[in-house]
Amino acid sequence: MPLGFPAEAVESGLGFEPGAGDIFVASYPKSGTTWLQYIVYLLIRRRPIGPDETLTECFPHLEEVGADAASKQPSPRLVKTHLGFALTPFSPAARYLVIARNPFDCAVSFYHHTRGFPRHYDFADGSFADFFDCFIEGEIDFGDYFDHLVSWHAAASRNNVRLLTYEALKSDTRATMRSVAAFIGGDAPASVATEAALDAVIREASLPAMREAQQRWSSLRPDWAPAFVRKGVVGDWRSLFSPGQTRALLAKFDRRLGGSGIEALWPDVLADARAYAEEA
Ligand code: PPS
Repeated sequence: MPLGFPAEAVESGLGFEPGAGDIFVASYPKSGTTWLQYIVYLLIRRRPIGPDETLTECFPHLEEVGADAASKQPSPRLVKTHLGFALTPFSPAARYLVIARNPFDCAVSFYHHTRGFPRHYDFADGSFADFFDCFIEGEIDFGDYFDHLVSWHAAASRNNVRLLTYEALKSDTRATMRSVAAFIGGDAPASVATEAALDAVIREASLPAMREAQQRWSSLRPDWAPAFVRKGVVGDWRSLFSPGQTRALLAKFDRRLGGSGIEALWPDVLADARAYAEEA
């Protein structure tokens, strides 16, 4: 857990009792959680978050704020978690949207995040090489990327769990948003019933719009750190990965996920990574 998360909040969060109507956004860190949360928020609450509000007030992070804060929301209650499936409070009556991101971009985004939150991590001067060693060993917040993904991928065979990818949300935002709205149900499909309504949600949750007033998404970061909504692209991993690191992560990917069907989530990224790994 990040150092800034109170132990009592983590403990009480684990005991949260989900119920009918509750909507969870679950993810491994740096997978596009905030983007998907804001989309869900717009579909359900039908108003943007103002510059003086924060997403965490309107869509609490369970293990950061604890069960009480999550319980007190208006219905439907919106809950963020980075817990794996086994630890996430589960009810067949709640809905769980899971967003997964390819491990290469996830690692790079997590590296920038870890450097830029000195309140949570003692890593302001850390190198990518050091972070990569921790990432591949699973010795970072919320543990091993692959354990997390495997747990939610298996859970997604349930009717009330839907797994989508950051890459699909980027490449086909319209269709992915429509399927998110249909999965959530309630008032959400009506929020995107016309092309104009869908356009308005896409615009409000777009990269340029979310780059504005970033205090809505996270606590303050030092001036030298990259902003919370940083590059927001697929393929930034190439800026930091060496061919050797690429080979090591591909080997772990194949060892942990080979034959699971998960590789079909990211054919382009994996093909690119395999080509890059062979360059040296
Ligand atoms: S956290 O701290 O775990 O909740 O972070 P999370 O929100 O999961 O992931 C942050 C990354 O998502 C990118 N992001 C976006 N991408 C595209 N469009 C929009 N609107 C958007 N909003 C956030 C953000 O830039 C982080 O990725 P990187 O690669 O670091 O840019």
